[in-house]
Amino acid sequence: MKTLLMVKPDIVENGLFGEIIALVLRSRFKITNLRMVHLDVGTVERFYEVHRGQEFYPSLVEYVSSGPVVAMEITGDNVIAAIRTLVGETDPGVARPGTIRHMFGISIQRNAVHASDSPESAKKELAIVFGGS
Ligand code: FUP
Repeated sequence: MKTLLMVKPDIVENGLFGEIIALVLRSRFKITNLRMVHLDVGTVERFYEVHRGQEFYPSLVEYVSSGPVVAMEITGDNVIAAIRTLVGETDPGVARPGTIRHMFGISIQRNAVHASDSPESAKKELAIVFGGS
């Protein structure tokens, strides 16, 4: 089983993305692909397609396309749920201590990382980010 963990642009810009990669490397999972890439607006719109129409969608797309992201393909048993647990709640203000969003998030939008939430979204998101590489 595979998932996508994507570090958002502000954490790439400030250099803290290495600490997030290190957390994954300390887990039982393997990073099986890794890429730093500046996704264009159209690509990010497709990535967040399920949220199209939501009030936050335009600013989310603008933010995630504002600079390079660091994307990891992570592989292992039960990896989707386990990485979501490591990532924590969407809102860093309620994410539990020890989670990535508790440590690195600053708001619901600027919540440090994206992690796939199902096998279907992992497949779609991995194809969007790594498909052309
Ligand atoms: P998650 O699966 O935890 O990343 O959270 P969601 O699918 O609910 O949200 C997707 C993205 O939209 C997250 F990066 C946060 C962002 N978002 C907002 O910016 N504002 C909101 O009110 C809700 C979500």
